[in-house]
Amino acid sequence: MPTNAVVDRLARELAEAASTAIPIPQLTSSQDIDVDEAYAIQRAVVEHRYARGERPAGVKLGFTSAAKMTQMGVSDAIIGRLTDGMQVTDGGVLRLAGFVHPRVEPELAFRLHTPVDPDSPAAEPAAMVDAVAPALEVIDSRYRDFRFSLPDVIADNTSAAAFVVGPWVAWEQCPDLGNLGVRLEIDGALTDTGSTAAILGHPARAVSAALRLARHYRIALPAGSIILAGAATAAHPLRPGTTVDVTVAELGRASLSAKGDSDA
Ligand code: OOG
Ligand code: MG
Repeated sequence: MPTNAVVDRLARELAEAASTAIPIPQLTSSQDIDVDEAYAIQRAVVEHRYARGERPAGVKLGFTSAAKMTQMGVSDAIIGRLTDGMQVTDGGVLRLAGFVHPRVEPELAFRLHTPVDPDSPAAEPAAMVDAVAPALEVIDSRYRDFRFSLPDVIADNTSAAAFVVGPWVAWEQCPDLGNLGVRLEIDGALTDTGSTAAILGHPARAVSAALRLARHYRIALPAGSIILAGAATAAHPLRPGTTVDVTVAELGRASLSAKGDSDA
């Protein structure tokens, strides 16, 4: 069981790797860390962002699809924290300074219109969401070779690095989200396709899962919080100088352009 001092040191190492772009060895290569301890490290990692003035923006789920679980060799859904500093405007530029080996994946975003208090009893998830949008998530493991165990990736804030949310569609106007086609294009070339059904069988389940995990790990979700539901396909390398688009059938599209350190 790592002491508080060890939790702080491991969190600092992860936070540093996220700004120097120098990956670190897996924490579990030298420590015994269980899932609860990993969430304590995650909380401390995100405190580094808050200390720089970033604000909580919501949460993200990981490993909600068979494709991702297989790609990463894990078997459990996980939750991470999003901040406003990670959000890129739709169609905007993401600077890759500080990123180690970023990957991009198509997702759905939900927006909560009711705050979720970790102490209050669970409400009906559908009643808590007021809008849905196509989204892209950029993940970037702070571990060498993008390899980790489950506690490692939880401690690393589930590889959260950046995200884009496309135009919100009001919940009442939403199509059934159960099986919508998802297209990921990089520089206009179709790179991957999938279905929203890949997200826990139906992405609405991601809302329940996020609320359950947020309660369990005591993550407060104020009204307006974003929930990224998890990837609909595997993640793809995000190279500087490229533009990525996601299209979710009947819902819309979202995009970002990645720039390297030296790109204008
Ligand atoms: C962890 C993050 C996974 C998703 O949508 O499944 C994730 C990782 O693969 O590095 O964001
Ligand atoms: Mg993701």
